Amino acid sequence: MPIITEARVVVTSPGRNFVTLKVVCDDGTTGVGDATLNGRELAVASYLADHIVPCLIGRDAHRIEDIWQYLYKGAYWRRGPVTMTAIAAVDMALWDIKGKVAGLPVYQLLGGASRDGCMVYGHANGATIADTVDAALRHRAEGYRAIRLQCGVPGLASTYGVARPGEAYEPADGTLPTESVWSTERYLRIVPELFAAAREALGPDIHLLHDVHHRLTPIEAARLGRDLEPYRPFWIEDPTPAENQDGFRLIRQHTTTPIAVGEVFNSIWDAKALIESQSIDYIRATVVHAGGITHLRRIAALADLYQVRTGCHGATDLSPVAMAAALHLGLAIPNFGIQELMPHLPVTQAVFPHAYRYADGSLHPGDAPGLGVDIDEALAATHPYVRAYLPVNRLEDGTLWSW
Ligand code: KDG
Ligand code: MG
Repeated sequence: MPIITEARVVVTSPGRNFVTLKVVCDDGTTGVGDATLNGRELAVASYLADHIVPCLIGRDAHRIEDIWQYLYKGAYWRRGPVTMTAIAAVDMALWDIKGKVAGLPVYQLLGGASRDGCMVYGHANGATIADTVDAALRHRAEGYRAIRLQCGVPGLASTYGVARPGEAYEPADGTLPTESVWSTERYLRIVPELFAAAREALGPDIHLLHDVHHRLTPIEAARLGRDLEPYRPFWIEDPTPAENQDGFRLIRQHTTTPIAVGEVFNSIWDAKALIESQSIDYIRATVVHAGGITHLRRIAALADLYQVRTGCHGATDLSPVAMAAALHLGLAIPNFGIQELMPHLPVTQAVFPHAYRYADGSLHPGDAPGLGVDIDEALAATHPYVRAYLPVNRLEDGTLWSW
């Protein structure tokens, strides 16, 4: 059995910040886990280095479930994004080690492939409807079968999900939080027009998605869902903040547009009521923020009982380590739905060499033993941490709103 002798926390910023845990065993086997919590990175780095790493030394790396329970129950303070991201990093690293020792890719340890690959959705965005539709056509030409559409809102200087001209979209854009202005009324007018134009240009076979990013009230979200029905969206995501879970029942009463939620969830307890009440169609919790492969597998198993499928978060703040772990799980589980793909910058990919590959609208985790991803620590050291925050959002009268 591989005994853990060392665990290092690597903080690096190749294009954006990432926190990575590298676990080392007495037989030389190593495993990596993503511990990146966008805008609050150093809290997780400290949680790991100061509180978790000392508890790992000397443990049998094969006892993944026991170590998970030890870190979860043993902390006394349960759940929360910092705790669950830290536990997730350990969990991913241990699955990586188990796969390497077994000589098998992690998806084989999870039951083997249930499909040929994981369908992904790409991001098409632009300042105008025409620009966004052009971006969607480019994605289709690259083989994407599912495309998320976000466009600028006339009268608002900037909009969630829309890149500045000539730049890749990256939400953590300031050394202090930048501020954007929001108008629900303007937004609700433009999105159905965007979907009408996109469906017209792309035809019936492409899946079209949209992220509301927590900005509507339940009844406003119900209106949007109903307005989009003629264009058959694959989903609308985070239509309303999920603290008020009964709000999703209200949306459900009014529209058949599928609902995705959960990128900010960190526990099965955040998702349980929404899944059991059949208020949602896709669960977006991720390996990195929801306790690793061990815990996300549990969430997916609960969701499967209610025909809820996975749609894991995959923005650029989830490192290639998290992407690899998500793909191994996604390939294996029966109720995989779709995987978000926001490609990392080349400088990020160089720091995290990985075996997963894109082809024909899908990602496959590859067949390297373990997760098939690593961190080049020497290269990582050349990209020091840069403080970066997510933006905040205000209504036109200055009221602070959900971003
Ligand atoms: O860190 C926050 C981002 O990951 C988030 O804003 C991206 O909503 C997002 C998405 O769906 O990718
Ligand atoms: Mg989102």
